[in-house]
Amino acid sequence: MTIQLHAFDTPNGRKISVALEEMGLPYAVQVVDIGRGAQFDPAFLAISPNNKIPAIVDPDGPDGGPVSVFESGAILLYLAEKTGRFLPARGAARVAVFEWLMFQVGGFGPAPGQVHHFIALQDAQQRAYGLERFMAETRRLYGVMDRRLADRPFFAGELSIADFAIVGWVWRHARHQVDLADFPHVQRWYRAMLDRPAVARGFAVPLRHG
Ligand SMILES: N[C@@H](CCC(=O)N[C@@H](CS)C(=O)NCC(=O)O)C(=O)O
Repeated sequence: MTIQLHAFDTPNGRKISVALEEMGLPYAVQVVDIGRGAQFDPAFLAISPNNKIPAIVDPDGPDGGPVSVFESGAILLYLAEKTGRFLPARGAARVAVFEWLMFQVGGFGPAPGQVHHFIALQDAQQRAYGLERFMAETRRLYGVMDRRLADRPFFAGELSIADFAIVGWVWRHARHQVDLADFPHVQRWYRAMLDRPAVARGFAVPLRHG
């Protein structure tokens, strides 16, 4: 049955549309317009109590009935376990997926997200402080990713949900003013990701109204 994806056109939303496309799962988008406060609708809060996209509702949950999942990392793990794909069942390769997935949700998301916030401020002083702090951290994280990808094609060796998590944010590198030419291994990986038809579909699916 069809999974409902509650999302908007942002990095965290795109992670899940990319993953659903790669997994070949049927899904329907419910746009949650966070610019208009739709994340505070009681019906949405019932499935996403932290008032953030993304969330999913799977009518075929693991206990036989419907299940809802919020937090993008939890959603990616849920979908990987449901399909048995993009998360090795055991061993060091599984540990590596956990590491790079948590790296994204804990760091490479919050830091560039702050750049997106401060870059839009009118007050020059506030903007300068925020950008100095979070751009430096964002660039540091790109450096970590570049070193990781220097000798492997994907973050955990094989393509995994960690790549889907990270690609959602690299997709917005221009907005946080990072030139991928400065991080050649990330650039090569990003191009390889975008060359995948399912990833391209995940970025193309409409996640906003009209
Ligand atoms: N830790 C969350 C972060 C999700 C998140 O920050 N979502 C943003 C859009 S990218 C949102 O819905 N913001 C609306 C709000 O905070 O009111 C996740 O990984 O799912």
